[in-house]
Formats: sequence, C-alpha cells, structure tokens
Amino acid sequence: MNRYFAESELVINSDGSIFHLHLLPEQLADKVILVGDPGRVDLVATHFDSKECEISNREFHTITGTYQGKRLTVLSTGIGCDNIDIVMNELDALANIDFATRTEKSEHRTLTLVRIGTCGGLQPETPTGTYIASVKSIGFDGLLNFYAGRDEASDLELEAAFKKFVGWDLKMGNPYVATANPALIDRVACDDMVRGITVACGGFFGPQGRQLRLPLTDPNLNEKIERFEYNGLKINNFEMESSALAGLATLMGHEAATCCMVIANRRAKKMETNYKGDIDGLITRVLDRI
Ligand code: R1P
Ligand code: URA
Repeated sequence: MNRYFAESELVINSDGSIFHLHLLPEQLADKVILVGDPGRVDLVATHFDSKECEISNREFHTITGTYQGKRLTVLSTGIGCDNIDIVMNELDALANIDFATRTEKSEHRTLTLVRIGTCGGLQPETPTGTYIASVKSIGFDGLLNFYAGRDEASDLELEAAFKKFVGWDLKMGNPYVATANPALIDRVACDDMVRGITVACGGFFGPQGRQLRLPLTDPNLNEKIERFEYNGLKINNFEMESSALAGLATLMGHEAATCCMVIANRRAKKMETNYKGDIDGLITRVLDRI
C-alpha cells in the first residue's frame, strides 16, 4: 500500500494545481528548462513554435510549449537553493504523485532538467561571456544535509579534499558535493562550454567572498577556491542553485545539469550588467540540445 500524503505535506490548491508553482500535472513537459529570472522565461519562449499555457505565481513564471516540435516547460525559480527545494519537490510531485489518490504513482516518470543561469567567473579562462557547465557542484547552501540520502548523493572524496585544502570552518555550515547527470552534461555542454566544478552559495555577498561593510569569517576563502584542483577539474564559477538542483535530482531519480554565462569576473573585478541579450546564445544551445 503506497503512503498517503496529507494535505499539509503535499499542498494542492482548490483548482487542482500544486501550491507554489500553480501548475496542473498535465501542464508539465518531460523536458524542463529552469532559469532564475522570471523575465528570462519570456526570452526562452520567444524561440517556441507554440505556447500551451503560461502561469505566474510569486517568482515562479512558467510557460509550456514546443520548440521545433519538442514539448518543453520553461520555469523561473527566483534566486537561491531554498527555492530549488520548492521547485524540485513540486515538479517531482506533479510527475510522480497521483493528485487524486495522494499516493505515489506505480511507474516512475523521469524529468530532464537544465538550468540556464548567470554566474561569477573565478579563473583567467572564464571571462565575462564564457559559458560554463557544472560537472560537480559544491553546495555551500546546506540544503541536501536535510535529506537522508545526502551522503549517497555527495561525492564524499571531493567533499573531503575540498574541506581539507581550504581549511573549511564548520561555522559556515557543512558543504556537500552534487554531481550533474554525466550524459546530459555531455549533450548540453558539447564542445563549446568550459566544464568543471561550480560552487553554489547560499548568498551573493558574504558566501561568494564579496565584502562590503561586513567582515567575512574567512577573508582568504576565494583565493583558496581559485587554486583548488581535483582530478584535473578547477572551480570555475560561483552561482546559487546548481548544487541543490543536481543533488535533489539524483535523489529523486531525475536528470539535471546547470550551465551558466559568466557576468562577473571576480579576478579582474569586472561586472557586465547589460547581459540580458547576450544570454540568448546559451539559451539556443540548450534548446537545441536538451
Ligand atoms: C544572483 O544574481 C542570481 O543570479 C544567478 C545566481 O545563481 C542567482 O540566482 O543565476 P540566475 O541568473 O539564473 O538567477
Ligand atoms: N550570479 C552569482 O551568483 N554570482 C555572480 O557573481 C554573478 C551572478
């Protein structure tokens, strides 16, 4: 007998849609593009041949349609791993829970999810405009620590090597290492994206080593992050969602990957604020390859 999910746990609105995303199960495609900025959803959808539905609630803006005949859902997550917890659990519920009986479906439905984001580049070979695919994501956010499968989903060797190399201070929480789906990374990154390790942070300022008026717990952390190497992979970039996305997808049985365009070059101390049109090149690559 499948477990029954009570009203307060699986929250369904009176119109039958899931609580935050406001989507009905039939409105979700198998292929999903996730973006941070609700405005980026419209940019992605300008490439669609047709639109089936468009729904907005809070920072979650969703369009389902077709791109060159392929059914796709594009959805904004807003900023941060806390929102990825909501988005991934609600998408998984739409795919794998029967809303009528509030029990898990007998057949698993696998979603393919690609996040198209922006990020800060950390290496000389990642100037603004570079496209970076996250093979591994070190999660400074702590989200996966709340799930029982945390250790199975984390690359424990890389986690230990990283903590030792930087002299990690547990006052900053316990980082985990999530792995993107390797076949999906190969398909999406192809031969025109830089591949490596991403650090996903629980904030844009202190957690990414940006010091305005407040001093940091470890002011030398970024310099150590930039020098760290593991099995030929360097840490290329900072963003804020890839670890939770890859980690939860692994635990839930979905395929996920993140690719981002660099808009801040932390080494050269440069920032590109007018990037919104430039990200279209990354969007079309992902639309063709997902
Ligand atoms: C911070 O400015 C936001 O930008 C990046 C970070 O991950 C964070 O969400 O991604 P998006 O441009 O997709 O939001
Ligand atoms: N997004 C981030 O999280 N960090 C940056 O530096 C730029 C975009």
